Amino acid sequence: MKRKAKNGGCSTAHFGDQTIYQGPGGETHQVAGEERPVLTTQQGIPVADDQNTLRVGTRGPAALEDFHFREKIFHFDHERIPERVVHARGFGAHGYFETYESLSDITRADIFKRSGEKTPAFVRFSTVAGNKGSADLARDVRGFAVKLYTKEGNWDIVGNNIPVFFIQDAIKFPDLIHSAKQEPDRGFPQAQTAHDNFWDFISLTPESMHMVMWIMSDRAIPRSLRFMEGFGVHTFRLINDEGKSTFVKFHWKPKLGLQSVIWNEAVKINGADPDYHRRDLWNAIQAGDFPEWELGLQLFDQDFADKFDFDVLDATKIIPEEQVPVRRVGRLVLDRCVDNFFAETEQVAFCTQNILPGVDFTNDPLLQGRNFSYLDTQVKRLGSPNFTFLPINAPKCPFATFQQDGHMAFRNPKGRVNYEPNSWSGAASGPREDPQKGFRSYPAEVEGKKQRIRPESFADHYSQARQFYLSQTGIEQCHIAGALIFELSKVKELSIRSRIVSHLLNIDDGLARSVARGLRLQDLPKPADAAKPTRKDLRESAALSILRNGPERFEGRKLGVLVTDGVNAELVRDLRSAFEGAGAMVEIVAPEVGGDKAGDDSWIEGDEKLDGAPSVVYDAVAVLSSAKGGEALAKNPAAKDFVTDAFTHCKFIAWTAEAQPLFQKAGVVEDLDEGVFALKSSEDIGAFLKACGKLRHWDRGAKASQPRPSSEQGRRS
Ligand code: HDE
Repeated sequence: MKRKAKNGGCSTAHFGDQTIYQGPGGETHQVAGEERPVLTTQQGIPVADDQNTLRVGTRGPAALEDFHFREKIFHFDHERIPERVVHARGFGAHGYFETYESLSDITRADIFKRSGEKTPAFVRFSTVAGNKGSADLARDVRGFAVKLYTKEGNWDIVGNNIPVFFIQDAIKFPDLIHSAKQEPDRGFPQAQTAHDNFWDFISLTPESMHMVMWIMSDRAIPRSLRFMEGFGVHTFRLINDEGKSTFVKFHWKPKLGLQSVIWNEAVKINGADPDYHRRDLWNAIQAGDFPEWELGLQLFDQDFADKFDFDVLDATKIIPEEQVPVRRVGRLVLDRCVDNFFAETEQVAFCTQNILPGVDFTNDPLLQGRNFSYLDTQVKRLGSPNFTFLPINAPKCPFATFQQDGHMAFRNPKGRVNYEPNSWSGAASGPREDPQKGFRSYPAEVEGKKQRIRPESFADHYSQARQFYLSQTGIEQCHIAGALIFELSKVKELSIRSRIVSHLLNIDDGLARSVARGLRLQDLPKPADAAKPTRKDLRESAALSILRNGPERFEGRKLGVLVTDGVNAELVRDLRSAFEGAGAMVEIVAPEVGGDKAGDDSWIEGDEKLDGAPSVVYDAVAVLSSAKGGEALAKNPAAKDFVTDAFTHCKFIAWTAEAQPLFQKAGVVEDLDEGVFALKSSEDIGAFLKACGKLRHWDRGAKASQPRPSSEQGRRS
């Protein structure tokens, strides 16, 4: 019931648990008081009415003098800043890096001096090609950018989840990215490389073939940001106190192991939850399951570099871990979500040139170009050279420069001195150089003609592509062939399809033939002319395969449990506690989101409603129903998809006999295999949990709809 109140002719009204004031036009007013502060303008002037513009009469025109309205709309109009040209879609989190042991013999960098030392960190993960609003599970490289706020300043390791890159010289980057992003006339397709322009560029850029193998592999559709490796990609240097240089490649190894999804799953996840990766990271951190990676170093000297099969300055090549082992020197833990997405994730500005005394660049032509690009792009995005003062970008150690003014100069030096040398005394005279602690470039000797030339040592385009492909299991090889067929099926120009196959012929004959078959190419093209013939003597590297390095445990993964009214409450409880006890997450999926009334009349809260939580968003699923519930599920299309998809995607599935009608309807009853577990009682849960540690029941894959590789590949599983 409404009654008159003192608030400017408003009356009070009740909306559920909320008491509000209603204005004469029925609009909602909430007023300051108790814990609610007074709303003000940006100038601090208290606002009396935030619901109505100032107007002449009750139905007349708006008054220009309404400074509150104008300020509010003006600010809103300016809320957006340019999104990143690449890596626009990203998600960040805070954490720390912990040093395992002193590396003083290799580097003078302070961050590696003391074991157990913790350095604050911020990490931003991203996709590359998609615009800011695109879906998380695009087939794409993932950015893995780490900012370490060390005692000697900020160190940015701006890497990817793939250890090589498409191109060898930064001058080709705009062409690569133009070709990958939406085509300029039509503005689509977004966030996918499955279109003519990309494959046209690639087909004429054979140096990209190694990277193409990686992006067509499951690495480009990770299950979670928590289950990805990271790589610094380029060769860097570490420099010790004596000035000795050691070459280094940086690796981030996820504690939970690697895991990817299947392409058919990725497509469906993007529809069901376009925020799948960011939600996963957010939820894990909020639940206290802090994602963790170990920093690994591949260290080598000039002698190794000279003898190595490829040029260590060529970012399209890896150094196999079997040749130079990865030494784990610390761990990165993400333990805090951002307070504000814009202020932190959007405004964070990574720059490859942010390095420390004790770390240095090499002449990798890609890295040299990046060192120009990042600073330039941050000024464009953030609008002022003072972006370095934004809290997310500012060093956490003391810093002092004579740089001044510019847009938004909100941190300014005091006093009259803004230059050096100067003869003023004391602290007021400002900062000076430190020849001992300061950054010094490694005095590498360089000499030569000024010229635009690609070294011959960069000319092998296929050998490591072949090595990567042959290092995969048969299932992974199938996925690569399937991805190529899918992507090229979206390429309308047949000569481009054929050109790609001509390169594949230089990588692996079986792969090329199965892609050609999948595309129904009438004629197999001749192999592309190779700048250097493919080497067939490179040894397979087990480290390159995801499936050969499975975690054998379900920790950090998610079980979806579909339940109905009348379900056995004890079974649900025991299933949950077994999986949660193993470090997994469990979500109850119910036909109605409120939950279900179990057989013993207890109430089981639902986390998700069935048609909003298809099985693609889970790593394994269980269907626990009552007899009546099983009949009802069989009539529910979302329930049928839940089972069919889980089965097709080779997931481990548990079920109770009462769910039989649903499984019948889903058409899987005849094909049930060792990956499907009948839960007669809680005693059967252990075997299901153990199997889930393998993540997928790949044997089922042979029967599912994945394209088959040639006989040569099939042999490899
Ligand atoms: Fe980037 N890249 N990049 N890149 N890159 C950017 O900087 C660039 C390259 C990477 O989460 C931009 O802040 C050039 C390799 C990540 O904020 C831009 C070249 C690797 C991120 C830029 C490369 C990367 C970026 C756009 C060719 C892996 C996101 C927005 C030489 C080692 C960082 C921005 C974040 C972002 C330039 C190639 C990783 C335009 C010129 C190789 C993770 O400056």
